[in-house]
Amino acid sequence: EETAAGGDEMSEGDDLITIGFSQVGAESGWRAANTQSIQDTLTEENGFSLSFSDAQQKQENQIQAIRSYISQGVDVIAFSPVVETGWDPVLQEAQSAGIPVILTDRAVDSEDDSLYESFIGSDFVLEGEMAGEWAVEQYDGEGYTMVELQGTTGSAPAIDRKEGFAAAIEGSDIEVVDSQTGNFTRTEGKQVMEGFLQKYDDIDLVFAHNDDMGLGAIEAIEAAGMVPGEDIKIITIDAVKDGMQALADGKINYIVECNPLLGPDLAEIAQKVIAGEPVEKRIVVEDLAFDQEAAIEALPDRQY
Ligand code: GYE
Repeated sequence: EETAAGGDEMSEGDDLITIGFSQVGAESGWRAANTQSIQDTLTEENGFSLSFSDAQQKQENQIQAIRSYISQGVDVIAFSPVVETGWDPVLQEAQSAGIPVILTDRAVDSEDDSLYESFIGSDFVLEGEMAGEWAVEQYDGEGYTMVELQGTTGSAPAIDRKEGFAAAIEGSDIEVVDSQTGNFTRTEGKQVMEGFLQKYDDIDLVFAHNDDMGLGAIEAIEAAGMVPGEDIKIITIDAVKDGMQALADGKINYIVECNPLLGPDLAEIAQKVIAGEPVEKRIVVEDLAFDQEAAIEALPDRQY
């Protein structure tokens, strides 16, 4: 009996899929929820042995982590690329070592899509468009002056959300007077908004590429003696708990969701890749959008 049980354990251990995951960082509430989802799903119970690393928003750290996963000989590498460009060499190294790569959350800008098996994540252009369409619906005709808080420079969500939003407001009378990066963090969102408030005395609208920068902007607006959501309207993307609470409280006016719960899809794709089954090259995660009323309704059941 004992020997058999021991034997079972050993063969179970042998069956675990070893996976190295290089995370972008810990810059936002979205990222915290995404990390949690990955760590909760890629467990031994579910057949995985996970090595997880945090790159602190630095591409060189991610490249180093990926190289170390290659030299460890993991079964699968997954990562969320902090920026879009510059990945081909390290992805070629993984390919030469015969290690499949799965992208989650953010895309790479590469000519060669054989360098990864699948990309799981939201359509960021669409998110930007949804945000911009709502801005036009609500505010076109008011002659609004807008500032934009961009995500991390060179990252897929910053590039795509900017593009989608700009396309949607084209032809409206919303005028974008400034656009700077706040690196997806609350602290930098606040700092950049402080600068905008010093520079312009007629800001009507802020589009922030994520909730955290919008929450930083709220602090800056309140510190300047104005009322966020009223004197200055705010539109953000993510719909994490703190953002949804601010929306319910009327400090944010609209949020387009970006679903961070990518762990289950990643687990499924990794299992298929290891089993030699075909997988979809692109898995698009569906997103909703919320106004104040919808946020109040959704908040009690919100997981993140
Ligand atoms: O919107 C932001 C995070 O890549 C979709 O990264 C993700 C973005 C998310 O820092 O909060």
